[in-house]
Amino acid sequence: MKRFLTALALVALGTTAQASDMDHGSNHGMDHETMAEQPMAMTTTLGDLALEAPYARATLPNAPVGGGFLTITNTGDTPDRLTAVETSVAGRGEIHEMVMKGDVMMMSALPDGLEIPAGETIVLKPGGYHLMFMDLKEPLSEGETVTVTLTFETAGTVDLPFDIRAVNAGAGGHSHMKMD
Ligand SMILES: [Cu+2]
Repeated sequence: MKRFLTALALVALGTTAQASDMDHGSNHGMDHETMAEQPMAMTTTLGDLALEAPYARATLPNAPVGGGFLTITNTGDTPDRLTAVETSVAGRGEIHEMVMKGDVMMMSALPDGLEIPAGETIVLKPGGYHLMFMDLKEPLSEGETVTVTLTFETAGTVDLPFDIRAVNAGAGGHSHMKMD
């Protein structure tokens, strides 16, 4: 955690949304400051990375896993890499891609993480790259927020509030393209 101070500052700036009261324990030890200049869709800057519109899909009761999505833009001159995902509501986090196996779309963990090439935008979305929250300890409820810790090789670590949307969020035509 090389950029721990940076990460801490961003935690304070980024955590404007409250998680639910149920069973979240101690994940809100810090002061929350509202960023006046935040646009409607939340964008967090971490080093050379812009992290936009993080959300998770609500899960049905007893669902073992949940999915998380966001858009990551690397404005720098060097590649970075998303290497770890953690959240208090899941036993562990993974970074997944979708791959075709014969006729079947399967998801597969990326053991080396997800590269964010210099100057490029990577969109994590349903049907593509996504964050996977394994061994969920509680359902993800629509309208609530879950805090997810993302670690990048170069940019460091940040806690991001993920809005929990409908179970099928992002499946239809309502995806905002953030490319270019
Ligand atoms: Cu997955």
